[in-house]
Amino acid sequence: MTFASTELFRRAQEYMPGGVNSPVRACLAVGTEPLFIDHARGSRIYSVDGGEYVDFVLSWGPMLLGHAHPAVTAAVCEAAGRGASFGAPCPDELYLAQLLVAALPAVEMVRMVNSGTEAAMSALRLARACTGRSAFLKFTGCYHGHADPFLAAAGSGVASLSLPGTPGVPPGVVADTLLCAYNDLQGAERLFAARGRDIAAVIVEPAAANMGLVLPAPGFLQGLRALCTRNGSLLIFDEVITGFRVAYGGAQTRFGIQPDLTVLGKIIGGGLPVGAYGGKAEYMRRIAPAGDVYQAGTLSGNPAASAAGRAMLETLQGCAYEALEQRVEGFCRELENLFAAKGLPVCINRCASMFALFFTEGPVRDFAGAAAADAGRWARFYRFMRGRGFYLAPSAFETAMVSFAHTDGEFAAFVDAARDFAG
Ligand code: KE4
Repeated sequence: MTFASTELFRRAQEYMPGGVNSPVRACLAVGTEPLFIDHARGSRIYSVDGGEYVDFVLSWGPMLLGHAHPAVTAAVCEAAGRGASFGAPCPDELYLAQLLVAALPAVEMVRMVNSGTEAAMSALRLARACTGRSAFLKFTGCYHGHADPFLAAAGSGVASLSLPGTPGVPPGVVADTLLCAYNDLQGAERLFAARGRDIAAVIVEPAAANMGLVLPAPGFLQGLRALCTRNGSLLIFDEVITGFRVAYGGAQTRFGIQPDLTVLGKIIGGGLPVGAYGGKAEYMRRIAPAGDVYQAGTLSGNPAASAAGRAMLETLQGCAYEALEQRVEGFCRELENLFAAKGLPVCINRCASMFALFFTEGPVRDFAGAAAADAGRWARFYRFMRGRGFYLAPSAFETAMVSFAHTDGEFAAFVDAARDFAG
C-alpha cells in the first residue's frame, strides 16, 4: 500500500526534525508541504501520489544528465554488485580523480570526501594550515555547507528560513569569518587593508547560486585573485554547483581564473554522496598521510559513488554545453518578455544551464538585491507552478537547474503556465 505525501510527511515529522533530512526541502518558505518522491527519469520527477513534474531542482544540481541516466545507473548497479564499500583504495576513485584533474585547470591533486560541506571545511582547514593564518573572507548570501565557520550570513536554507546564522556555533568560531557583500571588490580591498596579513583565504562561489543566482560583476573574480596573490592568501572557488555545470571545466575554465583550491560536489557524484577538494600539488601534499593536515572519511572514494561520478563525467564529455546554454537563454528571454508584457517586474539571472527568477525590477547583484525581491510572490509562483506540473526549488534563495534531458516543449509549457500565473 502506498501512502500519500501528506501522510508520509505527518509521520516523518515524528521521526526526523521537520520531517526532512535537509531544511530547505520542508517547503516552509513557500507555505506548503513537500512531495515525497517515488522515482525520477530524465527531466521528470514522480511523486508517491502519482503526480508528474518537470524537475527544475535536479536534486539541487547533480542531475545535469537528467535522472536515472542509463550510463550512470548501469555503473552504480555494476559497482554495487561487487560490494558497496571496502574502506580501501579502489580503481574507480583513481579514475574519478584523474577525470577531475584532467578537467579542472587549477586542480593538480584532489581528495574525495562525501559532501560539499566536508569539502569546503577541509579546504578551509588546508588554507589555514598552508598560510598559518586563521581569518577568512566569505560573501553574504554565499553558502559553503553547514560547517561552523561558514554559518555566518549564509545563503540557501539559512537565508530561506531567515535563521540567525550561527545558533550552536561558539562566537569564537565565527570571529575569524570576515563578511563582505558579493561583487563588492572595494569592500574586500578594505578588509584586506585592515587585516590582510591575517587572512588565510577568500572563499567564493564564482557564480553565486544560493541567494538565487547572482553573477560575478566584470573584474570581481579577477580582483579577488589579485588581492589573494598580493597578500599571500589562498583563493578558494566553491564549485559545488558551478563545477561541470557552467562548463565541463567549471567556472575556473569559463571565467579563466585559477583559484588555489577548488571545492566540488553534486555533479561529480552523479547523484550519489560525493564531495571533493583539490588544487595545486604544493598545497594538497599537506593533507595526511602525505602531509600533516588531518582529514579522513570512512566512505571517501566509495566505489559505487566513484563509479557514478566517473560515468557522469565521461558522459558529460560528449554533451553540447553551448547548445544547452543557448536554449536556456532563449527560454529565459521568453519568460522576461511574458512578464514584461504583463507589467510584472521580474529579473532573471542566468548562467549556462541554470537561472533564477526574482520578482523585482532588479538588477540583482548581491544578497541585498535578492532579499529585496517579493518572496511572497515567489511562494505563490512556486505553488501555482507545482500545481501545473513544474517542480521548482521551494525557496527564492535557490537556483533553477536545467538538464540535457529537458525539452523545448517543456520550456514552452513552462512559459504558458507562467503566463497564466502572471494573469
Ligand atoms: P552539501 O554539503 O549539501 O553536499 O554541499 C554544501 C554546498 C557547498 N557549496 C555550495 C555552493 C552549495 O550550493 C552547497 C549545497 N547546496 C544546497 C542547495 N543550494 C544544498 C541543498 C540542501 O541543503 O538541502
